[in-house]
Amino acid sequence: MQANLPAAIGFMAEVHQDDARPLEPLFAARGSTARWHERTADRTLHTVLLHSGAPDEAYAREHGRTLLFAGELYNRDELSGLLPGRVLPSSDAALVSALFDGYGVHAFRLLNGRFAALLADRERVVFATDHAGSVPLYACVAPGQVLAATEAKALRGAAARGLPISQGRAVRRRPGTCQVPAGSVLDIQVSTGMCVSHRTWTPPLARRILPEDEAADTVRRALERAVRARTGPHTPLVVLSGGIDSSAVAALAARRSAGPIDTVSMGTDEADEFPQARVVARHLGSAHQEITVPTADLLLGLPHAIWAAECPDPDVIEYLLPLTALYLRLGDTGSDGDTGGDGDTRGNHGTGRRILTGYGADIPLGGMHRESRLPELETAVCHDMDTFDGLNELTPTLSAMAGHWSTHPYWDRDVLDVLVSLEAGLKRRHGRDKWVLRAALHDVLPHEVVVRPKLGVHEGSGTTASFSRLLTDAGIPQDRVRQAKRLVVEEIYDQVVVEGRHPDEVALDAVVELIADRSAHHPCPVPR
Ligand code: AMP
Ligand code: PCX
Ligand code: MG
Repeated sequence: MQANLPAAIGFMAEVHQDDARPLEPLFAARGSTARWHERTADRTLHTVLLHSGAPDEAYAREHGRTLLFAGELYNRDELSGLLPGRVLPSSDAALVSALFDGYGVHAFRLLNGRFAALLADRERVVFATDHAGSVPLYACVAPGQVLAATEAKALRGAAARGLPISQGRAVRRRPGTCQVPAGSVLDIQVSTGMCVSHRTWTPPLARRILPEDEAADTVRRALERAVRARTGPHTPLVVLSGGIDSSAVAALAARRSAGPIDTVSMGTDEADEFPQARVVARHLGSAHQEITVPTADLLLGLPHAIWAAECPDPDVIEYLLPLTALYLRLGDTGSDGDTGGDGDTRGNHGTGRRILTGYGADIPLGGMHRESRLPELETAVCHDMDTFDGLNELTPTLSAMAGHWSTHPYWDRDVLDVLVSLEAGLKRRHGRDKWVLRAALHDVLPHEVVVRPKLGVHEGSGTTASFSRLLTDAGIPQDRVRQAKRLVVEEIYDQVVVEGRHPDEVALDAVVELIADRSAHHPCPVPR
């Protein structure tokens, strides 16, 4: 296994009570592929695993039960303390399987991680997502057959057979497929397709009142632990904008690293935050790289971003597009590559990096809203915490498409619990957004970084502006651009996710022309 990547980054599994032919799934994530079939008296299990060199570590087979686990855990030590003899099992899959012995489906309430899991146990199949649903998991369920995969497009061939399950999240134009909600366990009886669901996490609703120092200290300790759990012994690569969120992650990673960490910033020919990121890189002594993506190439990456994120929301795609472009252009940036490989040609052994981001800090802290009034700030936090599920902003597939593994310390379960639950006056204070985070990191970053106002990646890279220009250049009036972006993203989504087309085969100019044409023939904006 490549030591800095999880054992598996994705899977597809089919459980059948008859002799159905297994699907040939398509994934955007890149990894080595392992396939196997298991037949028991009750059912057949077909599995396709996307792994990083040691497939045996991505599943556990015990007592006639098979557990598939894509991703990783961040509270292994705590969890192993719950096991008899307190021995740490050899893999996260084995650890979860051992916990399942003791706690059943409630084992998933104990996990702080970034994962999707499937457990096949005789007449029963269990699906589980982490608290944030950060590794998406899709399912098709019908009496006698249950399928699941970490990408919706992998289930394309089975969608027609699926029936809606009440607790599943609907997937655009895929009535037979559902997405397993964030922080959920779905427990399915294979013969009937009946489903019992359990929530394993929900965003905190109450707010904590703390003195300034204590609040900053609590945030600092939680974030330090989350960064530590995500780096282990490896030199991390931090995608750095020079804003407070990613600079904080880089600073905490640098403090615990024996040598210099790696940092990388992306910009376009239109805009960048290179000077801001350089200040941080110099301060931390990181091995820093700048990658400039021509705007035209950035926009040509739209189909790839949508293919990987499987999200039809145009705002989210604007955030994810520059990051996707960056991940796809990362060369062998570092020092921490591991060699390995099992002969499979699709793997990326040796160059896959463990990437830390500052993504998501603005959601629990209300950073996007530039809102100084506390009721409105709190309303924005509540709204964002109620609506993140299904957007796939945190999906590892964006970087896995390029053979890397990304992870987001602000959406660590414990960090998120702390950040969401702080009272709004600690988030906006002394005239600053994300005050508590800035206070928590003031001693490890230059003052100018600590007080730098937020600039979103879509703004700092010029992505929003260049996407708008692509549409106005095609004749779409300014007041129709927002709606046209939605239609462009939905059209591409339909091609690459619903129809299963490869993103290289999507003609962006033809899509833009189609939407411009449609827009010209609609007297008023098309309703959402
Ligand atoms: P944002 O919150 O908009 O700054 O973006 C989310 C995360 O994406 C940041 O915390 C960084 O980890 C990463 N990011 C944003 N902008 C850049 C950039 N220009 N280059 C590299 N990474 C970036
Ligand atoms: N971000 C934000 C998250 C974007 C908002 N998402 C949501 N409300 N579900 C962050 O990093 O926290 C930017 C670019 O800013 C992405
Ligand atoms: Mg930023």
